Amino acid sequence: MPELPDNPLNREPEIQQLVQSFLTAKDDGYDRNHCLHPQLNADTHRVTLDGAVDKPIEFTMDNLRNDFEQHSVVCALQCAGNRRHTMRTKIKEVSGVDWFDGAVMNCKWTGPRLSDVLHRAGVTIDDGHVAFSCYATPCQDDTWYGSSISLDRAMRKDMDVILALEMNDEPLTVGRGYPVRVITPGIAGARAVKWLDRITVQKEECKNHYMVYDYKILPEEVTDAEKAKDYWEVVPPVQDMPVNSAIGVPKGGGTAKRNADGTVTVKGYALPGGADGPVTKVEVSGNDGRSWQEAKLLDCEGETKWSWKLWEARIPMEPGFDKAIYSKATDAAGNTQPAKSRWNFRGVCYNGYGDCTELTVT
Ligand SMILES: Nc1nc2c(c(=O)[nH]1)N[C@H]1C(S)=C(S)[C@@H](COP(=O)(O)O)O[C@H]1N2
Ligand SMILES: [Mo]
Repeated sequence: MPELPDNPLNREPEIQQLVQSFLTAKDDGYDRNHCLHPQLNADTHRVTLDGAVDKPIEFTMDNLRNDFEQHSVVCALQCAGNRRHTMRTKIKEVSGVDWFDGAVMNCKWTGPRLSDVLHRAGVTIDDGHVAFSCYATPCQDDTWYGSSISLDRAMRKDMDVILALEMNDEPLTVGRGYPVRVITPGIAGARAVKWLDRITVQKEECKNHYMVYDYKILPEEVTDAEKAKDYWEVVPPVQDMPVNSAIGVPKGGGTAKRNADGTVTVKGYALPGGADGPVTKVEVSGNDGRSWQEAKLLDCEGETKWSWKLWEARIPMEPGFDKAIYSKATDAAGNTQPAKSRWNFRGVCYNGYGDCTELTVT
């Protein structure tokens, strides 16, 4: 086992702040790292494409920028552990970083399509996986970082998987994966490998620690790390993220002053399930789910089926203490949030109603 990197950077923004803008600025998004940031030189960095291909190819960053059409996609990027705090406090304790609702960002990413890059090398299998690796620096639980997605997803142009060289029209920052990272719209952030140095077309899923022994929805009977040992190698890795929403304003535990008409203004974000976007409806309740009111989905320039929806509602509420507001999103395929989602030991993919609780209304 490699030496444990001290304190990889893990942080999330205040959600009140996060829901103020459709595109998340480069320093405003969450950071999730299992390693320290490697400082790579774009002039010498290479991405090797190998495995089940006619001819392995080594790409320079110039190749990726100049030899392929550059494609942009606006999409949400979300840690599978986003909203873990709600699962652990509203259902039962779990194991993992205590993310609130801010481990998600919505950005514009630009670079070549993965499908174009794969076509260049000539894929020789019909069925399998595309693995992404970063060998630049050791992780806390493995000597490298890696993930994979299905070959089918990788080859489909409409799935918009890209090798991002830019975020929001600027080169990636070191923290976001400079000089190149994978962006897999609709899929858990854990698969969006930063500081990418190898792409391999292969029959099997990636065997990296973070693909096999982490980021999985273990069955409910797995209540500790010891029991998990029997399940890691059989439960599938998280890929598509579930439909979700969160409330950014008002702040849970805080005070909301009513508007002149006796309503409280509520704002948040909503995320579609996997490739089932866009979000088509968000409903909000100020009376524990007895009745729901449709929120206004804000029109935002550059929206796609992969991006989040920002929404706003004004719901009637009586003054008082310990009030709750809930939100419920539905996407184009009709996926909708449950009141609570199933507990799992690692606390991933929580998508119960978005909530703002312990609220004082004046
Ligand atoms: N090389 C590498 N890539 C990585 C990670 C990592 O630790 N190392 N973390 C992953 C996880 S779990 C997530 S949620 C996203 C976070 O991306 P961000 O730090 O840009 O928010 O990157 C993914 N890519
Ligand atoms: Mo993550």
